Amino acid sequence: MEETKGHIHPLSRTMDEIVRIFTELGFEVALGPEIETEHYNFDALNVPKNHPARDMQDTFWIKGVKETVLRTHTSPVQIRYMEKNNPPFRIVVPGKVFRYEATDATHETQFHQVEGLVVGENVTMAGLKWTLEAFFKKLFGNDVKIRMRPSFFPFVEPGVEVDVSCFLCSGVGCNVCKRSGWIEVMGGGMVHPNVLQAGGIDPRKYSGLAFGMGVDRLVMIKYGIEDVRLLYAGDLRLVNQF
Ligand code: 2NM
Repeated sequence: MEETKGHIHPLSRTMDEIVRIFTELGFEVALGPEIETEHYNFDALNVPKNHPARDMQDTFWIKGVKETVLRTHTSPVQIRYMEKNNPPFRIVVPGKVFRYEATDATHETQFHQVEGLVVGENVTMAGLKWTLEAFFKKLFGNDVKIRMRPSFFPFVEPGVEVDVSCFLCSGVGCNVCKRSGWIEVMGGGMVHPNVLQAGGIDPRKYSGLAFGMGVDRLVMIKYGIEDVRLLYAGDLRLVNQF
């Protein structure tokens, strides 16, 4: 009977598809712990001691265990990987991350990211643009365009935010892209020398490009799901649609 069939959750499907595309582009998959130390989650990533992200309001600190957090991004896995591997390499890191904030239709305390890291002797911003263009064409089709805007993240310099041409209205203008024709989907940049150093890699010899995306919002846009909490409610009426 149709009703008894299993369904893959739309988040899992999208995570799997993103990882598959990056493996086609020559990336290895790296995984790591969801409970992290302050060192791997913040210090090694060049996040200053007084940065608001470290605040009790933004981060789940583990009670009674000093300097221990639920990871707020998957980037600590990149530091762990750099410590154990010599360049050149390309990795993607899919996983669950946690932020301590009030939940509403667009915020959950738990969500999913895929981040990527490429380190080698001649890794450049042009490599970042090429990689992301190749990725989004495989995800959304050959007609998709991307653009990068200057932005700031402590772990990269320069940093960018990445927009894709709206795949719902093809750039004509709709509610999702707020009539701009573009949707912000990712952040990225050239890995900060302090971050390479923290991973045991010589920033005078090597450079790195990195990027990261929140997968939940992508799933919501793709499937027209208006409340992120539906992705975690365990209601089969949602899952059975996929
Ligand atoms: C982002 C934006 C910019 C990032 C940096 C790194 C690391 F660890 F290699 F330095 N991984 N991911 C990064 C950079 C992630 O997400 C919005």
